[in-house]
Amino acid sequence: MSNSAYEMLNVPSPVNGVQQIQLHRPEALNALTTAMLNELSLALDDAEANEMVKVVVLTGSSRAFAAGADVKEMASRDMVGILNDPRQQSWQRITHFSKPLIAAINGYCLGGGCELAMHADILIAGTDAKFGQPEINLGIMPGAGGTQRLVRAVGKSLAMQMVLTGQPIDANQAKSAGLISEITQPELTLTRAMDVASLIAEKSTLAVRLAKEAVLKGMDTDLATGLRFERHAFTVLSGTKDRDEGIAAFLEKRKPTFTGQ
Ligand code: DAK
Repeated sequence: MSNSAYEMLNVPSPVNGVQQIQLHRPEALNALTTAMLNELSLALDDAEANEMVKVVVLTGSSRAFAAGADVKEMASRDMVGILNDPRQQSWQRITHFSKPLIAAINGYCLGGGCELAMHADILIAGTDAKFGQPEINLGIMPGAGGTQRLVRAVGKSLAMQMVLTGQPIDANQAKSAGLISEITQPELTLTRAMDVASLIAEKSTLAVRLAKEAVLKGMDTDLATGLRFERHAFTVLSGTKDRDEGIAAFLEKRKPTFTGQ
């Protein structure tokens, strides 16, 4: 059953702890409008609050994950409009989503679409995926982290090439550069992402949450600070029932039942 509260998203009921969110604006290749980003941030609020949801899989259509911010809408924003851009709050919401977010990508993944995909913790793409930051062709530049997250993902030279030429890369290049973790046949992208999500959904939610936080922390900080965070997080987990259950299950040669305690 899909949640009809959304006009530009398909949000079916979660299955086995996995919430799927599908961008659905086919007439514009899922170009991201302010309203659509707002819907996405509301859907993530719901997923954050819902204890049944352990992992979110974000996907688009077979033709496009998202072809960027909506250029027609952007055209109406002047400098002050951009300064007070309401989309900023939605991007913040996506950035601070605490549960694992997996992007299942087919087709065009451009501009703000590529930036959105890079907010995900794990990116899985079909062989038909195309990643790019074409903003330079419009006389602008990436504005939702494209210059910062891309360089961290693929290194300086390729990031510069993509940002300065606007030329996209294919799934193979994205995989070898480290932007995505896996390539699938296009028709299997979502299934594979759901399978990976299901694996994560079985784990201790506390351990998953802190592990995600530690990895992200490490990308933004020096090694000593990252290691200190890891140590603290590890110590916190040693006081949880899930840790006792995980170790007991291993010793008793059975599957653990984690309760998030
Ligand atoms: N915006 C609006 N409409 C779009 C769109 C987009 N980004 N991309 C595609 N469409 C629409 C097309 O206008 C067309 O609509 P109709 O003309 O039929 O009404 C429909 O989707 C189908 O597109 P095409 O006919 O062009 O399809 P093709 O297969 O021929 O080409 C394409 C596909 C993806 C190569 C092409 O559509 C394309 O080049 N699209 C634009 C890609 C692009 O330039 N993306 C970057 C946009 S700028 C910020 C946050 C984020 C951003 C900026 C600031 N702040 C928080 C400050 C992000 C900026 C961007 O993403």
